[in-house]
Amino acid sequence: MSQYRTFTAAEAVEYAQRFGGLSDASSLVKAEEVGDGNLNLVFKIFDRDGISRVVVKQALPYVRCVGETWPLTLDRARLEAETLVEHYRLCPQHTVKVLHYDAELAVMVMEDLSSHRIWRGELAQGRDYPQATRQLGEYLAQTLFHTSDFYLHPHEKKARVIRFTNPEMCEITEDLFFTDPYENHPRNDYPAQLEADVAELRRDERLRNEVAGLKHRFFSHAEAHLHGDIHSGSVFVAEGSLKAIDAEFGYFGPVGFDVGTALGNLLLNYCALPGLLATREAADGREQRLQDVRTLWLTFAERFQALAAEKSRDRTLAWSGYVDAYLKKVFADSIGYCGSELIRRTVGMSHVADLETIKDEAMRIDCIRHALSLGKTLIVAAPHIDTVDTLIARIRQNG
Ligand code: SR1
Ligand code: MG
Repeated sequence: MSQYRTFTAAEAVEYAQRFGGLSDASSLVKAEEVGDGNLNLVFKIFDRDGISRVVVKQALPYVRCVGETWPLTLDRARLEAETLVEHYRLCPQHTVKVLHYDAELAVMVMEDLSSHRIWRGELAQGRDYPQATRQLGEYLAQTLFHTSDFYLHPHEKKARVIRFTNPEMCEITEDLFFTDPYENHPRNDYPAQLEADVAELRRDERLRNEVAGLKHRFFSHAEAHLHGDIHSGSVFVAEGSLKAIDAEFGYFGPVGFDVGTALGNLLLNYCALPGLLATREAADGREQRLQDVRTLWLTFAERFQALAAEKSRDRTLAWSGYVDAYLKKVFADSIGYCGSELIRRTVGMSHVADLETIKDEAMRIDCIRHALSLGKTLIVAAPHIDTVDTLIARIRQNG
């Protein structure tokens, strides 16, 4: 029989005392539930001096932001913990450290990152972390290369594909990214003023076919062990430091999905800035986001290429010129997935604070409309954009 029960704050403290790995565990006295994501409980555990020392995260058997009417697998806690453990092994400097996890209780204890802040909030306030995009590119290159067929023995790779098969979480992405926004679905949520834009989106055959291709590859291309939800709310930053968290959507999928989700969140911020900051600051922030797009892609591609040259284990994939050709496909995929992130965050169920917190209604609608139109442009243009400079030029052209 399962031991699962939803933790109270007192149980979270007790659990952290036992499994937080602290030498002064009895000094942990208080828990505060701080979860503001869509899915889980998150407790910060404080010591007697009021200092947060570790974090206890527990999956609920349903989608938190919807309630018990949307049940959801508890196995996501195992998938998250094991994805983070694996990514930490490959890139410890940019992954949160898991101190302990228990699949039955669907719980894990993690290092406290109170010295860091969620990147999305910082981007929305115009605070720049000059190293963040380079660090995110490094994280993506290290985790994706070392879990791909370039590096893993084929038997090991296939065993991992099985271990990290994540059907229920993937289904959320399959529906929310690639289906709902293109249909009339009750989960969709967009301002009435965008009705005509959304109708046009749904009539666009070329767009729909590209989206079908993106979904098809998301279903079937088990290229590497993805984070699976690497938006700017899944990333903590501090001066000179960046840490990925929240990997419950981890599975073996197309590399471009992780890269594209990360790019998409830079561009959601790009679209939102005119509604968030004064004119001059917004213009500077947008220019910075475009440079971030360039840095993220170039860091990822250069690091992946260097790792492939140095460490490819498969003799055929190591043949001269192949990694370049592969990265071209990843680039096109990344632009397509980036576009689908823009559309699902504007038309679909799950929105982003960058756009939602714009106070002036007319401005908010303009910024959302811009994100939607940029998403469309990128999905359709993706197969024809072959350099990051062309990508940036297309983004500028779109407004
Ligand atoms: C029902 S879950 C909605 C969204 O929240 C997560 O962070 C993922 O981005 C998912 O698509
Ligand atoms: Mg999340």
